Amino acid sequence: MTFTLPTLPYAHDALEKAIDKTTMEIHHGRHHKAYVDNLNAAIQGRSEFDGQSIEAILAKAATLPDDIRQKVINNGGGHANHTLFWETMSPNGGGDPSGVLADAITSTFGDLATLKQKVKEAALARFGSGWSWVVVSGGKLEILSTANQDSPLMHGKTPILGVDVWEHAYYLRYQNKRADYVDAFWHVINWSDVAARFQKAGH
Ligand code: MN3
Repeated sequence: MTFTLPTLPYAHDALEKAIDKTTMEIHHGRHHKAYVDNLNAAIQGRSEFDGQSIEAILAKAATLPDDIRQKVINNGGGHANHTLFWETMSPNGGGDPSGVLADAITSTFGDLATLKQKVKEAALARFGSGWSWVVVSGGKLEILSTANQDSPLMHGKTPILGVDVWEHAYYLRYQNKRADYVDAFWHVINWSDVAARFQKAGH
């Protein structure tokens, strides 16, 4: 099985409300590409991965062969995490969610502002590199963060929204101001994609 770098669903400069063009070019074309290339190298010649999605592979990360487990976690996680990241942003993003996702946010967190605050707190509490996530776990919404490229899928949780808080995601425009980057992220959030992921995850 060979994984491929997905095409960005918008132009590199389409998310300027939150993320600059150069960051998008480097982040997608170099960082994400490297994860895909290194994942393919790690599983080359191993037919047990044929036909398996990266999500399915990450869900059983704990049982992968010792010699490739960490490479698959790092690079397969990198591939899955970034694919979600691109798809859950849009130049027409922002605003508020609707429908059952909005209802779930209200019942779980009280309101959208509280969800955003908790995503930000998880982002700022992550020392070094990682992600802040909204996940579905046991049918419920949760907020958590992971280190490096670890995926919530490794812990049986389904990510529906993620903010990449590696410095490569924001440093050119925001330097050390991670909080400002997280605040700006909400201007490009693609709530309809997040809602579709929420429906698919089951709740
Ligand atoms: Mn990244």
